[in-house]
Amino acid sequence: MKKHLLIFLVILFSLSNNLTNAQIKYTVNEDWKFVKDNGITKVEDISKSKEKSIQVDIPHTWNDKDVIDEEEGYYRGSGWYSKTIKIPTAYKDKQVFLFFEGVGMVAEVYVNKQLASKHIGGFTRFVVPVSKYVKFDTSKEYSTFEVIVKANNAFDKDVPPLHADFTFFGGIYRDVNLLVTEKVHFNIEDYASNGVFITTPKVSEKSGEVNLKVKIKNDDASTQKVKLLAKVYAPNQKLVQEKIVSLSLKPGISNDFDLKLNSVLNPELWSPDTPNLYRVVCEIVDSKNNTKLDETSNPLGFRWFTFDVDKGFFLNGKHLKLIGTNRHQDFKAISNALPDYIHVEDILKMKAMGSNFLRIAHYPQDPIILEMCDRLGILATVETPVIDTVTESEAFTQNCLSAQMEMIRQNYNHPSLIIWVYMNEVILHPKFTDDKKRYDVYTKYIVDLAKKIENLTRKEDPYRYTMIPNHNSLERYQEPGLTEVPMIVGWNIYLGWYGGSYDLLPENINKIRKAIKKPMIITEYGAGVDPRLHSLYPMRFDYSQEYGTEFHKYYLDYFMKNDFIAGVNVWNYADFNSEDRVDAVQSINNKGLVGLDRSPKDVYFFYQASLLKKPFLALGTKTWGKQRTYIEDKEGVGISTMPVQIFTNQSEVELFLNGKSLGIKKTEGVIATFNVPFINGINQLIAKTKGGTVVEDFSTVQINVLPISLKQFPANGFSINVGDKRFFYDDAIDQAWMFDKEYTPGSWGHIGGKPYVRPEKNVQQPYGAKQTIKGTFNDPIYQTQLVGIEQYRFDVPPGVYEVTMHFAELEGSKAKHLPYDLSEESKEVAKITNRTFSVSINDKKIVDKLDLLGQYGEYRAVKIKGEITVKEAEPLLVNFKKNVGEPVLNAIEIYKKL
Ligand code: GCB
Ligand code: CA
Repeated sequence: MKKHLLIFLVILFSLSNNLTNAQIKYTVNEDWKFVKDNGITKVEDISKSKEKSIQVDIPHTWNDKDVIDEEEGYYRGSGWYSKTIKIPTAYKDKQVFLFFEGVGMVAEVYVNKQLASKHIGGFTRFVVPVSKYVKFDTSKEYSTFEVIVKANNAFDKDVPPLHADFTFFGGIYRDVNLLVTEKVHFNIEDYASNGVFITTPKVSEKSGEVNLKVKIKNDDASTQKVKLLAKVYAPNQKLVQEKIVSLSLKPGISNDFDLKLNSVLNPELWSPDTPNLYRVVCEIVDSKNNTKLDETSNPLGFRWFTFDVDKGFFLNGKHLKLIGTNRHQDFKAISNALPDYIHVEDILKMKAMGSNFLRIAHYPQDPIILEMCDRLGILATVETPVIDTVTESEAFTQNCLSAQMEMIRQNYNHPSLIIWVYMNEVILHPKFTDDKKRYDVYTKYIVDLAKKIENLTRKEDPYRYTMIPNHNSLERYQEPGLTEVPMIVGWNIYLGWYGGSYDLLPENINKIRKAIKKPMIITEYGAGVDPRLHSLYPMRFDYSQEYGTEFHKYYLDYFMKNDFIAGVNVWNYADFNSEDRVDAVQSINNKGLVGLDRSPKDVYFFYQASLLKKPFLALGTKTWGKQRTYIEDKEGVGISTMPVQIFTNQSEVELFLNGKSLGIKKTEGVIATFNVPFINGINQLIAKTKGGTVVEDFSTVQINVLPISLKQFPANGFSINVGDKRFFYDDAIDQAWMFDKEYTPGSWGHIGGKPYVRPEKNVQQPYGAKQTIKGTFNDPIYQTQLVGIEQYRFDVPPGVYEVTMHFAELEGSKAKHLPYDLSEESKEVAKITNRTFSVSINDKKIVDKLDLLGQYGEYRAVKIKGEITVKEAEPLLVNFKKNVGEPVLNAIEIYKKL
């Protein structure tokens, strides 16, 4: 009987459902007027701005140009957006809201010039009720209202993050929606959640409990009687549970109810391999006339999980090694103002890499990210941006807590989400280090703050874990008691990058393990890779593709062997903007497995080969095929033999060069290395797995084989990266630079000089200056040089030559500590060297008493071009003559004119 009644009701409701629009939500992104102006203090003055306003579409950031220019720093201040929004006058009986998905970093929203809301924090959503500020014109079908948003990304000591290794973009960089509900609606004003909170306290293969907390706001003047329907749809869209309750809603407040549904029997479990998603639909129906007042859908996944100190992570009772990356939210040229498509693609590419884990760092991101994780089966952590350092103030505490609260309420229902995170390396830049007492007060504030965030989180969500990621300085976090607070301790480890060598990893991790008896996740590890750089002698801090592979291979091997490491996150999925960074690419942190434009680096292929279960193969040369230069093996052979790495999860590979087999090789780990005798010009490579399903990959390598003897001078001349052992490929103009060599008779090379070494205490950095070089984007060429060079010699045939010498003064006033140097020992020291020198070629003076510092300043790319006629039986000999200090040379190009 009951069942029949239910069916009857369902039919009745679904009939009436067609008649109403429960909730209207659409974007209002286009045609905002925008002006960047720090001078405007009052919203009324916006029309008087002296700055020129422009028309923009959301997503928008005002820093997109700042990140590609050569200037240091970026605009941090106010930006004003305004727009007139037109709505049907009939909305006067409804509730109208603006729904912001994210504004960097603080937003004031004015409706018809009245302050309607202020939101602090650049990474969480917020809802602004606007009805009461709108003047509905009942004589017309439509009414309008004006919205002005003041966004501000200026430094504010009370707004986290205070400091971090990424650019704090300003602007309305995520969607803005108009949201219209009936007077009775799910309480979206509850920290911009959707008012429904699902928990599954008990799940097994046999049954899954489903509990709901539902918050309904009644904005009517009187008590309202409604029915609340909760329906659960299985992954095949069949209705598997339903509950209807009658409720009485008090006016003016949020009415909160707990609803326990009947358990779902034999649930299809959610896991990375089977991301079975159920759907919970909640509806509010007016008891008087059965019209639907509101409806909301939420994801539901049945899974259970635990972390064990020794054995790691278990999902649905089975051991699972969590492996994946971190992610920032920016992209090449558009900064953080991303269309949805890029978010979607990113998660797809993570899945295609074999990831089952993602640390959404260092802040909550676009809603799509967790939606995609649910759908594709990627377990996730998400965090609030309390990074590096704190302000000891009540306001700072409150802003940390409210961000945490918003994050939790807004993302509560994602089955993919398993850990709430807060504070990243919060004692990286501690204050008061020279006053122990004061330092203790400071760290106590941090620990107390952590406890507050922790308590709030556990109270809000008793079914997930909590975590704090620290940098690799155990004592600093253990001593004040910070490691005691969260359920899981995360460690960011960069041994083999910022300092030390990667093989110190086991010792280091074991030390942590002994000291902290909690589940462990390696929340970050990574090495910078600039795909323009390659090396036959990979080493720490050289940014080469080859070192990146070596580094990740070591780390991943070790992680795979040790169950107590529950999970690992590569830093980072993609390269990202960090304005203060001095790396191979200015203002870019290039530890990504893919670039800022998402083109894969070798390390991405390495992870695919390591993690994917289906047969996989990729040729490493793909990213280095467009143009390279190398010297011939032996005089006159015209062949350059170079190693080529193939990434595969199959045991044997065959490689073909221009149609001819180079033999079969066994893979070591997931890499097979062939020495390939490249010929001058175009080389076609095809790699194939042997046995089973054959997978293959191909690439084309365009190589300019330089002759040892220069009797025949190459048409495209020489481009030599002096003082360096790396190949550099300038992808902007398709120019390949070869590394330097010492002169040998009949050939070419430098005479005298030593590679520049960064003046540092304790450690030696292998590669050049850690400074941004002005006037170029080819920083690696200029960051290295030969100091004390005497001559550069080419034994060329007679003719007319053009010689371009590249210089930069690398010893200057800046003793810039890397913004993110995580090693304790490497502090760069400033040293100003006065030097002047003259350059002549053969007997012709090219430049007299060149004073790089005096004429051009420090860290400035300088190119000096000269011409020389070389006579019969005479070399082309560039002579460096010191005047004061040592002569230097950073790169040299030579070209034959005649
Ligand atoms: C870290 C930070 C991260 C940096 C990274 C790096 O430990 O948590 O924000 O970007 O190191 O690359 O230095
Ligand atoms: Ca150089």
